[in-house]
Amino acid sequence: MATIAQIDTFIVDMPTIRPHVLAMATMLAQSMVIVRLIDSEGIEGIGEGTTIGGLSYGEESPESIKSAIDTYIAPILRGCDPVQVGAAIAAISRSVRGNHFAKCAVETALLDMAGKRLGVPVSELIGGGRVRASLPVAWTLASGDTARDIEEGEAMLAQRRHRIFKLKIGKRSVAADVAHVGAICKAFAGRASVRVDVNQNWSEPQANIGMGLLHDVGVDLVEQPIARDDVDAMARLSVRHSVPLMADEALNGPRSAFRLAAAGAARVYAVKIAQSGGLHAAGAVAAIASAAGIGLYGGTMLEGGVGTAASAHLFSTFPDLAWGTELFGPLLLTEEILAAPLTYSDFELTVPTGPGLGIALDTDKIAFFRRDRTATIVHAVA
Ligand code: MUC
Ligand code: MG
Repeated sequence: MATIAQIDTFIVDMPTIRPHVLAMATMLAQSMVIVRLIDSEGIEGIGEGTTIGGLSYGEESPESIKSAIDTYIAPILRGCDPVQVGAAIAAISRSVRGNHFAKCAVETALLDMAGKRLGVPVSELIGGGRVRASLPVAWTLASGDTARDIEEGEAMLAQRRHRIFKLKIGKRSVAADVAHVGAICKAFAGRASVRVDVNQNWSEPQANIGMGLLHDVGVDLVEQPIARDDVDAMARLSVRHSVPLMADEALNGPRSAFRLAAAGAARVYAVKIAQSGGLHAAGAVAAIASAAGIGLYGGTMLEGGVGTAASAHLFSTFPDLAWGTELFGPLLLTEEILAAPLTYSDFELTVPTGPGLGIALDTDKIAFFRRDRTATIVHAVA
């Protein structure tokens, strides 16, 4: 039996290219938890567990993800055969409840290893296999300033990088948010799809007013307007408004996906690999959505290149992906942590084709940006 010979986890802190203003936090940097496994044959597997704004988005933080892996998951992994990814994940799930981001990072690394061992991309190991080579990618306009957002959106259209824009709202009054979103809808009318994400920050009465007004100014989708556990209110809003409500924080794996579908609580699901508890669980979320006639959108936790590639592999297996994806995480960071960056062109992200995730870490960048670095890295200047 093969074994896991080495398990490394480290946090990489990377500045964002501009402040990213969300209802619950303003991000000036992103903290990515990277897992690196090496098996007894020397095959390496890489995974990522990343959240947004410390503990302001959900229950897991970068520090808790690393600690859950180091303290509780690593000892279980040491007794597993890495060839049997499903059995390893089942063993972890028997002893570790919740901690979806940590589990996703580990499952991603195991799948990367499995793909490298078999010589196939992860997208051919999961679901029914890859059905698309590239994925439409949204960009989030969240500078906090309307004019700057419009300028940024114009640049994205001119570069043919994005023609779907997600606006982060919920921090200001409903009226101020609608004025901001309305100005952006007007600027991009007929040229881009404009959607909003409230990140749970409205009450049901605010959402009723807000969704009506946002529909009138031309918004295509309203993401998680109210608290994630208020399923009944999400269902009422979905019935009342013609602009579709998309579930995000309310989804944390197949059981929640089934509950929301049964309640008619959302017309679109933002599928996220970390929030679901891994690629297989996220695939099950998507299958439930499709069976219930719910549209699919490939979500992100603003992961760097590793988590973004893993998400892309899974989303490339979805036969219907009517709302596209938002796999732009690496583009929000000042530096690339991959040896070769992911390819964004013609409004789409190319799904890597190499074995496993089809990516490699830039070891110099990792050494420089990892939180526990101990030495100053000296770079030669040409
Ligand atoms: C979220 O809530 O969807 C995705 C894009 C972005 O800017 O923030 C996220 C998280
Ligand atoms: Mg969201």
